[in-house]
Amino acid sequence: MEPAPGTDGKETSSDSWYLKGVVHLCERGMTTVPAKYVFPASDRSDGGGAAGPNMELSIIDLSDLHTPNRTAVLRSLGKACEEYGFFQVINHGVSEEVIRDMVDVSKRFFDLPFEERSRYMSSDLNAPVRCGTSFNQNTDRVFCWRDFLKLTYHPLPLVLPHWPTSPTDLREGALSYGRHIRSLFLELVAAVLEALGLDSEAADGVMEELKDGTQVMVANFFPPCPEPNRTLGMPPHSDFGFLTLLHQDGVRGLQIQHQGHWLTVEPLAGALVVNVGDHLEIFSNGRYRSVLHRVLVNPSVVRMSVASIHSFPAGAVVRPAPQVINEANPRRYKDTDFATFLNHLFTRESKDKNFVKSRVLLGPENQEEG
Ligand SMILES: O=C(O)CCC(=O)C(=O)O
Repeated sequence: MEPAPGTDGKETSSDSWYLKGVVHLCERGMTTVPAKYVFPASDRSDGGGAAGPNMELSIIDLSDLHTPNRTAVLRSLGKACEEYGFFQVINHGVSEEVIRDMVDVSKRFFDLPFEERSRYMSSDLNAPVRCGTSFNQNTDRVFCWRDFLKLTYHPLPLVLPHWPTSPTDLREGALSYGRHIRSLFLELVAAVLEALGLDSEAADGVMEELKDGTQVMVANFFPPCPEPNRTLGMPPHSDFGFLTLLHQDGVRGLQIQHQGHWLTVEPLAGALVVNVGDHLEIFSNGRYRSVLHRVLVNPSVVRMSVASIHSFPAGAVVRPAPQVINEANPRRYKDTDFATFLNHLFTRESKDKNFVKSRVLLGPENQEEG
């Protein structure tokens, strides 16, 4: 039998234990954080738990998009995308029940015995369903305190047969969540394009592409951690897509970087968090920013979140929209696509926005990094 890591956190085993995930480790009764999970002091949270100043993200009431307030709402939305890269939405049309079912089936997936979950562990980043641990367990030198289940949602007829059949209601719950979130994403994108100033013809073309775009849903599971100050639930990263729609439960943990400080996003019951991804940063030629965010863990309760990452179709080229480029605002990013992104993800640690930075054009007129 494989030796288990000591419950005092001393390294007594090979890396294969860590590849089984934090749920598996916790089931063995860890009392300290194994060295594999200890982040350098400079990367850790200072206060532990979800300390750090709270921030009130802009709250966009989507019901106002259908009223004479639309212009004011678009202005707030554009400002939030420019300043923070994050905002929250309320009255978004995804019911409490749909969200609760998704969280519930995901939680029960993580409760399954390791042998059952491990059927979906894969190092193929293109796999339609993938569970695993840390951020990218193939390349991470330090592991983070998270297990995940990723479900590709589109094109549904091709991917659905691969989704787990256990728990028996997982497909039903995830399908319903995916469908509702997808239509919310399209409503949000229409607003974002309008806020960016695209005319209706240009916006319609982009919408057509995004209607057939990629969607990956990620259920994140962060078990209680015996020494939360020494590790992270997720290290600083930006999201690769156009927009991410996130449900975080009531447990604090999400932090975003703003003007050099880490700010905690206070959970707001019923709201969904929305953030700008790298593809939207490129598409907007840097006007909207994908922002570094991370997740802290805590010693006492499980935290769960479900992210849905949306973008263009897998074969599409992402580039700054012609309508946002002009003499005063010259093109700042190279063309990019999923193959380039996946190659990046496979080959290096995804931190500090190094993917989007690798797409910045450094012409004589444009020496600043994005
Ligand atoms: O758990 C959270 O609040 C954020 C999760 C996240 O950043 C991600 O899934 O990329």
